[in-house]
Formats: sequence, structure tokens, C-alpha cells
Amino acid sequence: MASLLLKNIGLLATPTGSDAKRGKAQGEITLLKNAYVLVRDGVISAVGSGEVPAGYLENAEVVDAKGRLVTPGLVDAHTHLIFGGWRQNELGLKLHGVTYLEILAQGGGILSTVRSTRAASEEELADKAAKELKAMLAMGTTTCEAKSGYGLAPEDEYKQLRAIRRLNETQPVELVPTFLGAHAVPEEYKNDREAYIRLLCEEMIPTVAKENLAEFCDVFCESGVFTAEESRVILEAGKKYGLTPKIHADEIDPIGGSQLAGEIGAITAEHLIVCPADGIASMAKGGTIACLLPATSFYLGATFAPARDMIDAGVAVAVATDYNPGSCPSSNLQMAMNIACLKYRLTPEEVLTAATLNGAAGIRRADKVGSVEVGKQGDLLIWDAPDLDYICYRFGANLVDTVIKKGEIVHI
Ligand code: IZC
Ligand code: ZN
Repeated sequence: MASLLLKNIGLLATPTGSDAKRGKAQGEITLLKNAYVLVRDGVISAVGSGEVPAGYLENAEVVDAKGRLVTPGLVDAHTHLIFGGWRQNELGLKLHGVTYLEILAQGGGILSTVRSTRAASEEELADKAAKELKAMLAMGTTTCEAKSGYGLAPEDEYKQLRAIRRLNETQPVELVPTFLGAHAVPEEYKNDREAYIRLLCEEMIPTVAKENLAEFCDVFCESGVFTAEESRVILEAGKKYGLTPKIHADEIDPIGGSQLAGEIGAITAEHLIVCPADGIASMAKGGTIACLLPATSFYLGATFAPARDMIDAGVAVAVATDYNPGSCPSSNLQMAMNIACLKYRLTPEEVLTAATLNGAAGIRRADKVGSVEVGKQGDLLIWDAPDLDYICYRFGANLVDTVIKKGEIVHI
């Protein structure tokens, strides 16, 4: 049996449980001083403080945390990981005042990434993402969601999802696939959007489900993209085939996405930058997790989601990166955590829950990852930091020292 004993932990900080934490409970984490964690065959088998029982040391690889902070591995619940090309040309446009939706309406933005993604092979897409995943792992992300959405045609969407499957077999960051064929209306359907929606509902969703290519179905519900009514049709079609709904809602304009999320029982609503009060109420009622993306607000020069109102209303808040080539060309979840503290006014304890357990719940993995507890996977970070306040305050630095995935050191 392969064992790893992580000892001499100055402070172990972790949420607990197998569900998202909402309200006051989001900030109630466990803090254990002078702690140790034993991982056997990839699963945590003991967590304690004080003297390490002698039997735990037998045949175990011993790792010394040297009195520093240990947390669960970070869970990034929203990324557009798989794409061809980049969009650095849009920076100049942005600086001249051209908005995100204007760039998209001119055939740029998402549609420009669609052209590059269609031109790339599955292997090229996987290789490019593998490089980013290496950087993400070094910054502490041990599990992450990955969306399609830059193919917008059957084979090109499946190609993205197969690249995700391939990466799950070839590198340590665990990926959870989401089908986002409704990311935009492709250029060839510009004059017949209903035909594209039919293609999504009658061909792509059934195939994605049949071939087990994704667990979730997502829609970009936004002005100039998909309306709330269209989003409902697409997400209901996904549900019929066993794909759990997720929705990009209220990123730029509040057109009904958050209200819809609660009504149809979406597992997450994402962005929510301009989420209205009745959207928050609908999510609270439907048990939808708010997956907030503060680095995107920063990059777009937008306002910040009303995270405190969500916590007060009993909506569980997750924080993720939104890594993508347009509105968030960064996969640094630590930086998203920093911004969440400063701009959402979440406490370091709430932010830790948001980037671990609540993120895990947003991709239906809270029974396996997101906390350091007996029975969970041995996904652990040793930080070059003494406590949680320190990592939330040292903005812009990578403070992760050692990354352990399923009881194995995968980055040091
Ligand atoms: O490529 O612009 N918001 N989708 C919805 C994105 C941002 C990604 C992109
Ligand atoms: Zn997104």
C-alpha cells in the first residue's frame, strides 16, 4: 500500500463536508495547529494534531511541511481550457474603447477563437492545454472544469471534449468536462439561429451524452448571444439527456440568466457581475451555486458581482478563474482569490471555501475533493506561507511550494 505522511504542518486550514457551504457556514472552516495528514492509496486515512502515531510512519513516504500552511488542492470550477490561438490583438481595441460584445458582433472575440480552434487538431489542442495545466498545477490547481465551446460544429466540439479526455489520462490535474456548444451562434448560422439551436438540441447534445463526453451543459446567456428563452430550451434538452445545467448569466447584461438558473435547477450560475436581487433569490430557492470570476471583472474593467448579498441570501459562492483567451487570459486561481477578498470583501476563510469545497460542489466533486478529511482524495498544498491571511494578502505571487495529488508529489 502506498502511503504518504505529511507532518509538521504549522496550520492546516480546510472547509469540511461533502456539500457546498452557504451563508455563515461558508466562513466556518477548520484550523488545526501542529497537524499531520496520512494518505493511503491516494485517499486520506488520518488527520490529526500533536504526536504522529508511530504506525503511521511505517512504510510511508514522509514529507515535512516545516511548520507552514497546508490546505486542500484548489478547485477551478470554470475554465475554457481548450482553445486554439490567442487574442492579444483585442487588447488595443479594448484600450480604444471597443467593448467585448462589440468585438464579438464584428466577428472577433469568441468567433476568432472558433476559427483557430477549428484549424487545430485534437492533439495540438491537448498539447497546448497541457502546457497551461502544468502552470496551473504549480499554482495549486489540482482539479479543474474544462469547457468546449470554440468548435460550434459537431466534430469540432467533440474534438475539444476528446482533448479533455486525453488530458485526463496524461497529466495529474483532474478535468471535469462541460459541453458549451451554446457559446455563440457560429458565423454560418448567423441568419438562421434557430437551425443552430436545433443542431445543438437534436444532434450535438444527444451525441455528447451518448459518448460520455461531458457531464454538464452550459449556455452563454447574454445580449447578442443566447436569450434566456433560448437558454432554457438548450438546457432543458441537456437535462433530458442527463447533462446537468450550468449557465453563463448576468456577465454584461442582466437578461434573465440568474432567474432561469434557479428555476431549472442549474448546479451553477457563472459570472453574475450584474446579478439583480430577484436573480439571487431565485438561485437561493433553486440551490444554485454562484460561481464568481473576479479576474474577469478586473480584466473587463467591469464592476464586481454582489458576492456579499449572495452569501447573506444563503447562496453558496465559488470562486474560479474563467481562464480563456478573451476576457481572462490568466489561469492563476490564487490571483482570483486575492481579488475576491479585495473586491467582493470575502474573508480569507470564505475565499478558501469558495476555491476548494464550493468549487468542487459546482462540478459535483465535493464527495471526493475540496477538503482535507478522512475519505477524501489526498490532494494537498504546502504553501510558502504561515497562515491564510498571508496568501490572501500577498497579491500577485505564486505562494504554492509543494503540490500533492492523490497522495503523490506532483510539483515541488
Ligand atoms: O472566449 O470570450 N465570456 N465566454 C463568455 C467567454 C467570456 C470566453 C471568450
Ligand atoms: Zn466562461
